[in-house]
Amino acid sequence: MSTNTASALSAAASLLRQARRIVCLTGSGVSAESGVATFRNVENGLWARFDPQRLATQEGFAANPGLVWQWYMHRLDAVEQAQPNPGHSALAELEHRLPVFTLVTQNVDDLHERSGSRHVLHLHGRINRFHCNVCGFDHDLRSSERRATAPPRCIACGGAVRPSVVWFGEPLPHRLLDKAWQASERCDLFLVVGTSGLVYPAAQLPLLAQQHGAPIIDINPEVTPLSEQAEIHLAGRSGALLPRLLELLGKET
Ligand code: BJW
Ligand code: ZN
Repeated sequence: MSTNTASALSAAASLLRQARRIVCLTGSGVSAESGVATFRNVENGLWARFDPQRLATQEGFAANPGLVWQWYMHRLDAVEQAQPNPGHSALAELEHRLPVFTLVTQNVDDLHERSGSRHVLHLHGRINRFHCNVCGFDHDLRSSERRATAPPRCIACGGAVRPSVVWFGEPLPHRLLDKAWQASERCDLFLVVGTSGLVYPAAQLPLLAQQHGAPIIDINPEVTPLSEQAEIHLAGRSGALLPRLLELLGKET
């Protein structure tokens, strides 16, 4: 594992230049510089302030649907007010410049799309989509329904409507996970950005790529289990390091 020296950045640019099929896995750290909270930061992460068992599980929703609903709508408001940062823009630019670039995100926000990424695999769903927790019917909501203190009722079956995110213990969207899995098996470089690498099966993807021979580049100010596995760990903020990487890529091709 090498860290954030000029030579590590240049080695990362060189790996990117040689690669033909790249997969990038992002986590909440990539949106941190847009003001969106991460989950596990010990001071201001969501799980430092809120109990995931009460807010991000079926059991929590059954016990207190109103609390869960209001918590997610509050977070949705924050996401809608946030703007993409230079890290998102650099990833969108990489998708345009590199031959095959698969962007897999654990993030439920839409900041990748808003900065121009076209194909984003949202493994943990999207906070601005809604479906019935009972029959699965998709719902578009009016703003009055979003502001209500309890979840809206399904027009098909009367069940509770919920945000289309993936809670603990729930399966990831099967088709998207399959795509991400296959791309990871076939890629020749795996870029990890802004994730603690603690949540599975997402955290398995870089390891799968590595088992198939692809090096891992990790961008994170902290050392994570994935940084320890990575060929290159660039220790710093993605909003600063990704644009530098992009610049080096342009210069040396
Ligand atoms: C910066 C930065 C900057 C800061 N620049 N970086 C195998 C082993 C053990 C457990 C399991 C296992 N397989 C499954 C499990 C159980 C569980 C799991 O993984 N638990 C572990 C936590 C122990 N997984 C599941 O339950 C999953 N489902 C499943 O496996 O289903 C199986 C099944 C099959 C068939 C039928 C039924 C079931 C589902 C997981 C769903 C995760 N959901 C959440 C919430 C989404 C909704 C919401 O938003 O509320 O997803 S939890 C939360 O964690 C969220 C995130 O996407 C996910 C990952 O977090 P992330 O993004 O990495 O954030 P942080 O905060 O952890 O890290 C941020 C990082 O950024 C840090 O490292 C910072 O340093 C860094 N950073 N600033 C760059 N500027
Ligand atoms: Zn329904």
